[in-house]
Amino acid sequence: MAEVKLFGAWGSPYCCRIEVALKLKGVEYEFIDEDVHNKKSPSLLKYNPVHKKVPVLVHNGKPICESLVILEYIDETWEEGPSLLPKDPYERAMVRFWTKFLDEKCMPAMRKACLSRGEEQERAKEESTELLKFLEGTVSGKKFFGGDNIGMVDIVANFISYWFIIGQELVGLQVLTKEKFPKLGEWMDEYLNTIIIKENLPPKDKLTAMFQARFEAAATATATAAAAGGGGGGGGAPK
Ligand SMILES: N[C@@H](CCC(=O)N[C@@H](CS)C(=O)NCC(=O)O)C(=O)O
Repeated sequence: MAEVKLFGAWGSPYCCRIEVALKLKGVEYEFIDEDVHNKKSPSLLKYNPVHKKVPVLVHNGKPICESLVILEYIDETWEEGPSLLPKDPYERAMVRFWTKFLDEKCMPAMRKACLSRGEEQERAKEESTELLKFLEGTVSGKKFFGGDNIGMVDIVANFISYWFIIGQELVGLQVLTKEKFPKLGEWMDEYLNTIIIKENLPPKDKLTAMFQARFEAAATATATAAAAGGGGGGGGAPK
């Protein structure tokens, strides 16, 4: 029997992606909850010496790092479950395009929209809005980004449907609303109401408290930078 361990962190959207994929495939695994912001375990540092981040999937003693890489590994290793990526090479390329877009473009902009202040925040809000328009177009006419079933793009877009919504509510933003993005709104409802997804979301109150602490730290960093004459601008947004 395969031994599958997931080094993760309870509130991380990256780790949640892996849990969802393993559950969709029906793979049993052990979850090791890392305190990545205070003390990383020697095992995590051993398995991911390059990035020193979670998630890390350890399959029969062999580590796989980086959530997008792990998702493809899961899809190829446990072929019997529902497919996370399509078989067609062009369709696969499109999945990789959108997941890269989500991680490299959307995630940083949306994070900055929540954590920065002033002009920097205004720019991040505008950028997020422009990026979300692309996603609105892509999901239009479909139940999920993957078609009728949840696929890798849906799983990777998880942070938009839950983490960002909680974040923007806390900060008082109106970037992603059902009025501005009706198709994304429908997708979020479908996605979040799917049993496996719903059961794997971190508790809202716990996540809200974690975000609150981060936002306060970001605000303090901005105020300190401004007082020191550094201009602030919210650039000190912590991870
Ligand atoms: N590109 C990575 C990002 C993972 C990531 O940022 N993980 C965070 C937790 S949400 C982490 O481990 N942070 C610890 C650190 O930055 O030192 C992935 O897709 O797996």
